[in-house]
Amino acid sequence: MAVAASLDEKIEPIYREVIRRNPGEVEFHQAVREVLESIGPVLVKHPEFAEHRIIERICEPERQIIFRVPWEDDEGNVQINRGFRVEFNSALGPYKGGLRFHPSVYLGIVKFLGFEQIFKNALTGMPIGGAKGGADFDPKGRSDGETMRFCQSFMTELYRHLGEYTDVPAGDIGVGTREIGFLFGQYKRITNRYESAVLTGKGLDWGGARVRNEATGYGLVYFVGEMLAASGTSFDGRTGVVSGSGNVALHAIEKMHALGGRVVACSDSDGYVLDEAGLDVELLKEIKTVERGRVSDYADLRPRARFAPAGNIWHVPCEVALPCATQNELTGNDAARLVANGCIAVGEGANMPTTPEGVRVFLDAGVAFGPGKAANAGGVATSALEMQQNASRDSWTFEHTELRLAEIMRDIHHRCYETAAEYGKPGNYVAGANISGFIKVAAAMVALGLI
Ligand code: NDP
Ligand code: 2IT
Repeated sequence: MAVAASLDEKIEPIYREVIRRNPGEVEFHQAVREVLESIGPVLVKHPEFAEHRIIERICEPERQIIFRVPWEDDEGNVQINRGFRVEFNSALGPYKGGLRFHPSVYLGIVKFLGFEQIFKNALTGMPIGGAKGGADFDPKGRSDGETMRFCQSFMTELYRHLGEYTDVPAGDIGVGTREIGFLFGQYKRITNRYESAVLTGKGLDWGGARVRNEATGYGLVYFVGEMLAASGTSFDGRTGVVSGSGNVALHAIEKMHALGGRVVACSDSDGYVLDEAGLDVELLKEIKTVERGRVSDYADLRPRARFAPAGNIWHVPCEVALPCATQNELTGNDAARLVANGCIAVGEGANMPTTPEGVRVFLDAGVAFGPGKAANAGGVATSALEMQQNASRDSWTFEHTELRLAEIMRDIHHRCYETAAEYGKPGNYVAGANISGFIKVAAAMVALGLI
């Protein structure tokens, strides 16, 4: 099994202190460690960052909000959930990042996501700080009315912390256009302001921007396309496997097909579906977004497809693997299996889906590995384009916006690739993304003084 990378001796005590101050938040520790492993050489080139204690400051959120969310279900029972917003860093712009509604949400998850978001947002080149939020609410099996009442109660507390120049949430797991609609409606009602840019991922009829819905999945495939091009190849004729079947996964499948690849499997938390001829993405979209069904329904409707309940999707042979479900879904053993089966490129559509052991296996095997904070940044970048359109009361065409997205992903790839080479780690996009994102935020923090 691959060995964990070590930390620079100046950084090790900072990491130990992060663990001590944030007990039990294992996902947050993991996300911090992954960034800190990359930035030792940065301190050699930029001693001012250590002088200003930038690492210590960057690991401490600027503000953390935790609140009660009471609501009434369809049977008239009172339900209580816990809501979160971690406003992590605003050196580059207003806090920006999604909201996740999933029963597994607790402070450690929100903090890992918020921490990742700081560097991801920096990599986009857009003026946005980093944040994340959500609740331990489980939207599965809830009616529209229950979801609306939950969202209204959630916003009744959160609205006071938001604003187009302060903090701008969007979607994530369990939060799509429907939920953003309920949240925006309540914000508008409480504040008496049609402040479009206070949330992104809105519907096209009420302030939303074209391509935002597709952006994370499309952007992911553009990023992987750039990695493939850098190693002299392309998607053409290649087999893909995509985990998850939500917003990111569906659009990744769609774009990979458009670029000549063939995705044969996708999944949800019940198992995976395998369709060797290539998944019918229109049918999947119908099942998942219109019917709010499961991937097993796909196998019921397509005789050539097979559903593997509780199966491990990473055992399906492929050349391109795109984990698009959740954190730590791809382990060291899974990575070894993918490499043995001929996988040449991995793009993280989800946030931190690969365990540290998995990442090491891919890097050691020379697989082109695109870490989430670079590869899935197209979603938040297009959110920033939505804010731009809201500010100018403008609405761009699909074609124009998609060109901007492709350009942004090309720039992010270029930045990571060049930075990795500059720091003596050619081809290591993990190092490239961490170093380049960190330097941008750190330099801004130095310039803004001790705040
Ligand atoms: P969705 O809610 O649309 O879809 C989530 C998918 O992942 C579902 O298929 C879900 O299956 C599966 N999944 C979620 N949690 C688990 C779990 N614990 N175990 C197994 N499967 C799970 O979310 P998104 O597509 O928006 O998000 C997917 C990933 O992409 C997340 O990591 C998110 O942080 C990341 N991301 C999203 C962005 C966006 O713009 N939406 C931007 C950048 C990153 P099931 O229905 O069975 O739960
Ligand atoms: O993880 C992410 O980048 C998101 N969920 C999107 C955040 C956003 O503000 O669009």
